Amino acid sequence: MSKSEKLFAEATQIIPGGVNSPVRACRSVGSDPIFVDHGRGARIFDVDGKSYLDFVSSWGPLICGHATPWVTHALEEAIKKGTSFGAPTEGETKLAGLINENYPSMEMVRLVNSGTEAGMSVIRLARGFTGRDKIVKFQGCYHGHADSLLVSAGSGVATLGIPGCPGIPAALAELTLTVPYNDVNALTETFAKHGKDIAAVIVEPVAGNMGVVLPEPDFLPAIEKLTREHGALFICDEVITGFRLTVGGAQKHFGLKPDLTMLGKIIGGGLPLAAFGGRREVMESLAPVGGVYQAGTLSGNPLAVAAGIAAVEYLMRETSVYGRIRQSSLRWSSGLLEAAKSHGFNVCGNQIGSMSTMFFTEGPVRDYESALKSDTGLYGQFWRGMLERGFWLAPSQFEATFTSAGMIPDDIEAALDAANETLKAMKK
Ligand code: HOZ
Repeated sequence: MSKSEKLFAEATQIIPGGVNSPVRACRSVGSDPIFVDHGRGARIFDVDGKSYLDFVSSWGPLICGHATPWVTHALEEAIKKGTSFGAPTEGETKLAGLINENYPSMEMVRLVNSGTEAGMSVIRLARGFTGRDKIVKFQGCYHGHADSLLVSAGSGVATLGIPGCPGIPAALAELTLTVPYNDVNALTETFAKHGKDIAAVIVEPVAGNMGVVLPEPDFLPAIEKLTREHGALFICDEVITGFRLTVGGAQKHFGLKPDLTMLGKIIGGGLPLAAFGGRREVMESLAPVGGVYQAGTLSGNPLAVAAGIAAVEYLMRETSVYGRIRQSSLRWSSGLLEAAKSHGFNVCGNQIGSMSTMFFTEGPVRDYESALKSDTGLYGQFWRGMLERGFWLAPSQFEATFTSAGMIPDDIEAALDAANETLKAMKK
């Protein structure tokens, strides 16, 4: 029995499914999890001493790889002063300022601990500000596990095929209207029918939780236009794309001006930190200025803030990172598609910046329905073959593959060699 197997057996006795977040259990890819001992640069090392090239990057935060000296140093300095005060610290205003500098639409910013918290907060804020109850989300998008946002959700909900989540009151779920991603007509019809009741439309500007799905050219501008016309708020969930697609995220890349934005992952440098922010008049509806209540003992935690500042300042300084991770992603994604096709698989792929997904379906994949056509059994075989060969991919077809600045071109070539071997050995 390996040490990972032993630790997993122990964990399942005390932690549901042995994990603190469902997809980590690796069930959908027909495996048990590896237990990680440490990470360094582009690699993670399991408790049995095996190393893996890491295409998960802790689900997105580690755009520069593991244990980067600038984040580690910032943490060492911060921890000497204490770990939490529950009172304001200077770093919080600094990080909010850095966010505003790169995301001018975020005129005011509030720090929270996770993307889920950012999601539940923006929904309450949008409802409080507009006095309306309905929200629109796109099928297959995932904005954290808050009640209103788990309807037709991607990520683990898609991975585990959970149709509706017990525990979410039907009366609340009914207030979430869902529309297929990239479907401007359906969105227009939804506004025609419910326009005066819609508080907000929330979207991942590049979907990363049903696998990577790209917005078609008219999609995001249509959201912006329809929300403006109907007095609803446009919420951009940049938890994945923020500081990843460009330093200014998807809103800079696509030229968007959302009313509210959610950030997470990268802005915490690998520590639990997220943020939401937007138009001043909307944000000033929050307590203690306004009446919309939102709070948190650990919000703006000094360690997370120190790591976040170090991570963000590095990316603002070393902008060549973005070209490097895009190149790696392009090479990985195009090489992988070519290899899969040469071995007779029906595949298609989506790629942008450092994010990509290969789907085991002919495609194109442009929404949740087409993503769900992917053969997840084949993905599981592929994943297991890559794990065996020392490559850590997301243990789900419905997540993104991330390249990190820790990777060098030889790493990508080695990953493609392993992919070739794996695909060759797979049973169709
Ligand atoms: N927030 C991640 C989805 N992109 C999932 C993290 C997890 O399930 O552990």
